[in-house]
Amino acid sequence: MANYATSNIRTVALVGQGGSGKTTLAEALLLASGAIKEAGTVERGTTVSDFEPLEKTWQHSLRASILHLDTQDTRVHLIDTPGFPDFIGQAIGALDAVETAAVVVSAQSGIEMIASQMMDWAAKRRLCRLVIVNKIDADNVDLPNLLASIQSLFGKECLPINLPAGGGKRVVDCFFNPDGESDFSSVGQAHRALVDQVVEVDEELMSLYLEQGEIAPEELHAPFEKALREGHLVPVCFVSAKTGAGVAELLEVLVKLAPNPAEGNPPLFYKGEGDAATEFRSEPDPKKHVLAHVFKVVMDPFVGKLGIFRVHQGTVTKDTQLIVGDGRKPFKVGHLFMLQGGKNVEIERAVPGDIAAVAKVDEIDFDCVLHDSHDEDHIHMRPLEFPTPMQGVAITPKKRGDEQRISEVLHRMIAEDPTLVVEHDSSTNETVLRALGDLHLRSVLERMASQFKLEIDTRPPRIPYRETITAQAEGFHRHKKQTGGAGQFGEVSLRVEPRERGAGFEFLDQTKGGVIPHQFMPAVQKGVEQVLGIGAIAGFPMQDVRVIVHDGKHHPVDSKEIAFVSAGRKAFLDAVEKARPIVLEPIVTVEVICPETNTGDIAGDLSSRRGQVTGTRGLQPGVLAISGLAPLAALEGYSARLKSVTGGHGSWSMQLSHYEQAPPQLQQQLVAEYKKSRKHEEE
Ligand SMILES: Nc1nc2c(ncn2[C@@H]2O[C@H](COP(=O)(O)OP(=O)(O)OP(=O)(O)O)[C@@H](O)[C@H]2O)c(=O)[nH]1
Ligand SMILES: [Mg+2]
Repeated sequence: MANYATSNIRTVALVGQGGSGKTTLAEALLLASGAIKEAGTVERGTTVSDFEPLEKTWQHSLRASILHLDTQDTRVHLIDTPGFPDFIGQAIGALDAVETAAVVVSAQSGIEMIASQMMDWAAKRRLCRLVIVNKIDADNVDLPNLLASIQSLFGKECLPINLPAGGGKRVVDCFFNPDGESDFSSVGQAHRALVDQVVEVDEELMSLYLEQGEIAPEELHAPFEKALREGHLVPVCFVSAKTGAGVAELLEVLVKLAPNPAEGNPPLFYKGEGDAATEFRSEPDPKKHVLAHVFKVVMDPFVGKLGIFRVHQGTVTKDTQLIVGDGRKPFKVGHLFMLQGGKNVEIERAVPGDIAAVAKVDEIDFDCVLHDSHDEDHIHMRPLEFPTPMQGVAITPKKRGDEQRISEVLHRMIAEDPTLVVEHDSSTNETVLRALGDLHLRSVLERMASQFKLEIDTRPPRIPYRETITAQAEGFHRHKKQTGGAGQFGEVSLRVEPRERGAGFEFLDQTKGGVIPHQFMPAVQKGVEQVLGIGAIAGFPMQDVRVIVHDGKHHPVDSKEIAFVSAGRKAFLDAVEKARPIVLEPIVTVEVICPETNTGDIAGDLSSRRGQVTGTRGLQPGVLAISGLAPLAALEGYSARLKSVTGGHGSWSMQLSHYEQAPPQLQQQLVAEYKKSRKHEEE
């Protein structure tokens, strides 16, 4: 396999809304470069990108696919990412591996949420951006209007580099050879707008331009790259991935105008630990120390764990000894691969700009840095921000004995997916799997079943309610048992008092004169704590209670630990019953990110769930973050509801805020359920 120098490499991530046509476009680009002989389709499940069984069934990309193509002495590393919000973690991860983010917008559906977010995230990472308007062949598309909204939402720096012509059957170039008629707007005007924008980043060129009125395209290359790098220019290209219109022209733009790794903004790395860490930027020099960032990890059923990385500095060969992040012991690369969807090709070396993979290195985890400078450890990249996984299910194995394997497999899945978490909730004694959405969860469970043969039962996670008291009350119990020879005796008088919310539990011994001997007081406390753990009225842990033991009795022979545990427990139950016990429910703060147009619906839905909106802030043009408060119990099924309200464009996160008294009806229901379950147990 031929090697390409860094200056002849381009790295591009195709990002944007699900269904905008990224996978189809990747296929068209591979075909145009000759990397494949025939274009597959998403419908038939024959694309290079969507090679996994579930991707074929669902006709959506679920993971970032790593592709490459060679054309005009240039190698383009292309990453096709999923656009569905459930799998957006894969697209965010891919942004760290490229110089150029190509945001694909469907001419049929217009600019949607993910496209806006991607424009924003790519700008935050200082990537060069490109907007690709796809599906120009489709019926009933209004391209002039779409271009206007692109410019009004993303800025005037979004300028067409080509324009549709012949009724969307082809495109005309507006930059290199601006000659021809376009379906709308004017090629000459588009050309001038581009040149005007580009020369603005170079004063000398600007005065030359003002003098001569024209500048040769070669002269424009360096300022063009600068304008891209500074976000001063965002080229807009038109294509139809389906008919191939504009695809060769897009390839030309990628080769001639997209930055090579030396022309982009190098990413930030950190060395050292914690606050003492210092930042530095990598240099795309093949002779320097190796710095490579693992932006994706896959558990391949055939080759095992595959660490996929982007080389930012230095050269990786088969013989390179690399250190993983914080580690000290190097590993030898051995086999080095380049990927084409599900296929691996062995390569000799990878230079800055290359995307390559190593297999079977256990220490490699998502987001680690591989390097070869032995005097430095703890090298990291800046942390990535991923959405919080919110959609949870409690899981139990269908077959007993599978617990251990399930936990191992989940552990491996978490290592490859930063948007998946497993929590063990000790208060409800449940293992809860959390993902970004229902489809995400289903994809994990289906993979567990098909790839690992693990069957799992799921149900909604329990709500972690609590109990507390609202009044002061006295409790008393005498424990007395006389069976045969030895007896049991212990007597406890105590008072319970409510404490401030969040203050916790307090146990005070105010007995006098040794009525309860010192050594038995821990037994009394143990009895009280037994009730605290399981609750008194509805089966939930009790909190914010003070217990004051002020009197009691003992017997010189029959007093035993077991007697005081029992007396303590029952005296406490006696007091709680009179202290107006209540159930507390968790209240969470929620943040919903959605199109501005959905604000009313979101607020209405939140109030129907006993919640309220507490504020809104604009994130990007047309996109809002709405914050609010709501009881956790009322948010069941919220992900699905949000999806339907926003047409799949909303996402949300939540955090525990505080506990509040549950409304009477809910309290009665919980108490009744508890009584019923106790009765079952007793029977
Ligand atoms: N008319 C028309 N349809 C297209 C074009 N490109 C893609 N499509 C269709 O749009 C649908 C979605 O295409 P995909 O390539 O799967 O879209 P995607 O962006 O990869 O979607 P995700 O993987 O879910 O993010 C498919 O039915 C394609 O056949 C195009 O240029 N014109
Ligand atoms: Mg796709």
